[in-house]
Amino acid sequence: ASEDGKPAFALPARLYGAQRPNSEGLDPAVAEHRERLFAAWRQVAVPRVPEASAGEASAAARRAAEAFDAWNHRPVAERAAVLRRAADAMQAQLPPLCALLVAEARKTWPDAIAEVREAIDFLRYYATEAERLLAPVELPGPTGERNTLRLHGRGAWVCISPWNFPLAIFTGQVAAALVTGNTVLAKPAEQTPAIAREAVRLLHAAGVPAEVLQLLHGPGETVGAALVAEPAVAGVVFTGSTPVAKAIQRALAAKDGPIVPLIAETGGVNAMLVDSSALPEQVADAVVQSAFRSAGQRCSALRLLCVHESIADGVIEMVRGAAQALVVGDPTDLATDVGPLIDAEAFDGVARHLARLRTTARALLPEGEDATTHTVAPQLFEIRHVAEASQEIFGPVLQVLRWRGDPKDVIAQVNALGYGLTLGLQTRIDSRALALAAQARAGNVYVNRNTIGAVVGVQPFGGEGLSGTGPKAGGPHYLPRFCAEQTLTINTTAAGGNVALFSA
Ligand code: UN1
Repeated sequence: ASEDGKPAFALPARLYGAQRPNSEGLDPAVAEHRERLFAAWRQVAVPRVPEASAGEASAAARRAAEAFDAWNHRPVAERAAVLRRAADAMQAQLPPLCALLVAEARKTWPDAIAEVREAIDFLRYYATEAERLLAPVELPGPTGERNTLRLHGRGAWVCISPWNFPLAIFTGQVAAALVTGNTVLAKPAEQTPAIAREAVRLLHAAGVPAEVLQLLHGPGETVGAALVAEPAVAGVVFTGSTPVAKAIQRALAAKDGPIVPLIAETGGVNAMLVDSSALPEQVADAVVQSAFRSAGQRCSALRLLCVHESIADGVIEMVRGAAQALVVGDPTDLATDVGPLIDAEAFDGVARHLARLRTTARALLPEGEDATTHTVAPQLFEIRHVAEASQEIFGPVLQVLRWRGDPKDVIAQVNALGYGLTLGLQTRIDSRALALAAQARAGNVYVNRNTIGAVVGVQPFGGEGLSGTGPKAGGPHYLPRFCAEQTLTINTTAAGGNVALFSA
């Protein structure tokens, strides 16, 4: 944001210009939605968020630990209701939240809208899941005993979230921790604190006490590290790079005191295997969505396309054509398909990979980097071995290779890369899809479709190996990892018979 609080980006002249003069001819509901988005955009400014010091991080951790008991002892239905109120507020605030995502995170409008919806989905899904999971379960046992299992919060959690889904992943982590009874120290990505602060405001307004959810903005190396090192921290949930996840794990292990769990969702070198029975048009569409949408800045994005040699020429030609038809540039323009990378550092990282690939691989699309706007036009490189694609390139850069022989060998080589996040399979042989999916070390396998955009509650998302610890966000096993469990065994024959438990 600029010093005077004006929008960090120029107003999107083209949105109001000849290209899209007004909403004439649109479905009235669409036109109204569009006008609300644009009205929000005209007013958006990215506010500054003050950075926390290491001392403030410590004080916040102590407050969070003190606030734990009261929050944890509230009925789960109350905490779920708070999440649902926040979801409703987010729904009502969709246009300004989208505008802020476009301005701060440089998302395209379609990506921004999808992200706000995903954040709302997380709030509602975890509210429902928590009510189911935190209800005490009576376990069958011997006569004369009553056994009950119940889940509750663990304490103060540190939630460290990334800039590529600065609202959805931020909200998902925080909601999961809060609804299970934990207090939260939320450390958003350094690049995107303003949208995180909006989420925190909505949660506070919905009924989360200030000391139960505290936002600590600042660099990972100082604020993040200080939070992780705090003795009072009961758990850490992190989405980001694999090296940072390992650094957090080491820091947690080095602390005195209790064993602190880490939930990490990290990177991926995600492949799609295309056999000779696949439909080339379907493949090209799925590839372009998976590799280039969000400018490839998703951990789920496709990085390596493995096409059977018999159809490779046709598929590659279609992907090249489709990639070149994408509109690259200003994220504020509704027509843009591929917006910029988040910042100069991200751009430089991708540029270094491109320089390497231009000497080691065959470039199949023209160069198209702009160091001023940080945009990168979709890039396609032909490589010869799966192992050449061993590094995650966080941008719109796809590597393609031709295979022959047994598809199981290709999957084995992809497994050997050590990641395990998403995998695409394109085949019309059902039995092959099932066998390869079973062989694959991949958290999310998508058959005959794109490999991004996992839907909360429908496609639980997350990986294994270098891609993270699990459990899957948006799935039924996520919330239990934020919980401590208590098994309560009562001798009902002693002291005069049955004891009524949890009857209140
Ligand atoms: C990430 O990019 O950090 O399925 C994870 C998807 C998203 C990925 C989010 N849920 O594309």
